[in-house]
Amino acid sequence: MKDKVLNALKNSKTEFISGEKLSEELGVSRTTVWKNIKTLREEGYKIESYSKKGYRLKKSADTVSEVEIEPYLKTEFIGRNYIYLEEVDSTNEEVKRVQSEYDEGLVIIAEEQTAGKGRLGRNWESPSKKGIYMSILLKPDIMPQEAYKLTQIAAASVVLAFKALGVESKIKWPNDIVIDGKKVSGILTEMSGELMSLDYIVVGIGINTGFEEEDLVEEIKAKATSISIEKEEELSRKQLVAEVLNQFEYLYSDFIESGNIDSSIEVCKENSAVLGKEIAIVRKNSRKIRKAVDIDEDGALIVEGPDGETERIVTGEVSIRGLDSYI
Ligand code: BT5
Repeated sequence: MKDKVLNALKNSKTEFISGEKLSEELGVSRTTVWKNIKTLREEGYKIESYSKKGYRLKKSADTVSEVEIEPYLKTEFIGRNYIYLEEVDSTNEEVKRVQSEYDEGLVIIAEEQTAGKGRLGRNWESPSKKGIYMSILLKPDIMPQEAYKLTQIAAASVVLAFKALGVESKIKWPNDIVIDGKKVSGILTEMSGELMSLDYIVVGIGINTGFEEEDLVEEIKAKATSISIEKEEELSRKQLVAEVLNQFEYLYSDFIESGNIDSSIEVCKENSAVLGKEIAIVRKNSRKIRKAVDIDEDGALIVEGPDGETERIVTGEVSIRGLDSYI
């Protein structure tokens, strides 16, 4: 009902709409209308009310609910099932809990995560409304070994979405998006399946939008950033969510139809923060300096050693660092 009241207010644009008219149109009592207006206000919607004229929406809340995303979403199936939560432990975990009830394309998004996850059990800082925390459910007919390609598709989607909204960023292979050498977004791809058969994939995307420096915990201050730290103008979170999903559907569909991720790799190469650079490749017990020279058609990083010998690095097995900074 709340969404219906909101839509009615949105549809009447700058005109006032009376409580009586709202209750007639929606087939509910005026008290119900009023209660829903109250809830919307609590959520941050600025709604004017005058006793003789009724209600008028003055300003939408900064939420990423379905009603707010819808006007910007151009997809056919990604995000057409959309679950919006105020708070969750991790959107990736929530997708795993409900995945059997949904087709691919389900998006779960939360205003806040209480146990946001990075790779390898690391943590992802997810304070309320200061970022985008969302996960996409996919059920492609591919081999489990190919699942990591989805990280490249997602990274390309985030960079293209930023570009469409006037923000330049780069990809620190394989799963970080950086601005001025600092991490603004991270991707966590998880899958469930057996050796020869894939059950489903969850692609989790975290983007720092409204973080200020004081919000960043000490441990990540030196290497993390946000859109509000980097840009003077505010970026609309709702537009960004929709744009990432729009780009994702395009690149993912291209992968499913063509069987390759060439389009995504092209974006990843063009916007790479590591290609052409000397980087440190950190494994459990070793650290090697190599030059990043290419990303191959499967999304693996090709590095070159001092004698010109090349090595192919598959996502997940190593950490990449700049020689004197994060990247
Ligand atoms: C990632 O891991 O970058 C994957 C992040 C994925 C987050 C999304 S949010 C929606 C979905 N639901 C989840 O629970 N997760 C996904 P990794 O490359 O391992 O980087 C993790 C490291 O980045 C941490 O160890 C910190 O050092 C740093 N970090 C943590 N929070 C950060 C933040 N908000 N911004 C930048 N860096 C952060």
